Amino acid sequence: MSSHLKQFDPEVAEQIENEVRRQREGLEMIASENLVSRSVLEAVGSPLTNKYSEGYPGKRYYGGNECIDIIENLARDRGCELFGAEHANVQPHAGSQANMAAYFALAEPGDKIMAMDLAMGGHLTHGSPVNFSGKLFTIIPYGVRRDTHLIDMDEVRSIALKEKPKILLAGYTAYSRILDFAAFKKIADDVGAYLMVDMAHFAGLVAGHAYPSPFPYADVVTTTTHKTLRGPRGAAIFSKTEDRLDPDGKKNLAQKIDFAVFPFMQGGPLDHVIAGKAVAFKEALQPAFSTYAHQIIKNAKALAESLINNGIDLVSGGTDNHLVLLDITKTNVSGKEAETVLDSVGIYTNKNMIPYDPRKPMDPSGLRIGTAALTTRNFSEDELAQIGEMIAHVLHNPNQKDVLQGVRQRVADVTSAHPLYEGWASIQ
Ligand code: DSN
Repeated sequence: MSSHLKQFDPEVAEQIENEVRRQREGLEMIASENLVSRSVLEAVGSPLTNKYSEGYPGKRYYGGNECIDIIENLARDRGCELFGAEHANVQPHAGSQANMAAYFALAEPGDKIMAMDLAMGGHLTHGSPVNFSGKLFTIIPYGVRRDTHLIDMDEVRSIALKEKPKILLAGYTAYSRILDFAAFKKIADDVGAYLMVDMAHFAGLVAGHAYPSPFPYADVVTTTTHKTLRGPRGAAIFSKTEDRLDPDGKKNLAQKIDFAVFPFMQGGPLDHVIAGKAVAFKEALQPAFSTYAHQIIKNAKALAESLINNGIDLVSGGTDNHLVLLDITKTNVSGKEAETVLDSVGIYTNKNMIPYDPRKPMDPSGLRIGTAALTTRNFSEDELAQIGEMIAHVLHNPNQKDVLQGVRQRVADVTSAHPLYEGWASIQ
């Protein structure tokens, strides 16, 4: 930690040091988290945070943006190259803002948006009644089958044909399988809807060619940049240029997206974060990132197999992506208790609803676990199998102090074999 901060504000400096230690000495398995490179950290921690740049490159409302313009163009161009997209807006501060801007670019308040129910694996911004999406738009939810826990595309089709939504949205936060983007596109075409994909969770897997790409099909693709994509906390929106449902409109689709981000929804962009996105996109364009993305999935499959072999049920029975969703109904712990007891041994996860969950969101029947961050630390499939056994051991014995002590020691052993941010105290 920089001596400037330590000297001026030792309270904040101490907690940053403590948090780095927690990340270093723990197993970060929250499916939406990752560990960025030092290059990204340097960009995000730079004096770019000082600048105001409302507008877009070449069209700003403030002077002095010549360096910022270059950086934002690098981020946009690299994002388009990475995903084969026609247009990129890299200004959304977070995933919720990206989704809000996309909705307002494509629809009017009150219009129908058809999306995966939060309780079935969707996201808060996919229409939860406590979120702007559920309050401002008419939400048509779809879910997963009770028997297979898979999205039933025949059901999606029949709901869409009946409801005729303006936007059909594919994407999830707690679904461990492949999405059939071609089938979503066919349905969108048949009902005259835009196809929007929220790839926040699997963006890194798409970038690394380890998961199907939504880009050939979707009109608009939103993403956060900090999950499997391993960039700074933030978001981006990719889109086609032409608006196929409004070909003669005053603005094309790319212009509608840009307008919806600024001036409609946000003011000044976070230029330091946009620089971090540019760096992360460059990292994801390297051949090594594809190896990384494939290893995330191999690790998740090894974790899934180990959990099952150790008596833990998985929603849908396994995984094709970076996450597993545990149904811990048969253990003696609730989701909240499971998260807490795993926290106590340095394994970080989050409680999560499972499909048709009889329990409440603050203490559900599930636990969501991902492998992106551990794969960043070069954990192998063998190690993920051991971690699956450790997690199961804790969930089956949540009150046995010797078990918790033993797992805590194993976490210490395995994390010390995978250094993280070595020499952090001297890097700034
Ligand atoms: N809250 C994120 C997640 O954990 O999946 C999505 O925004």
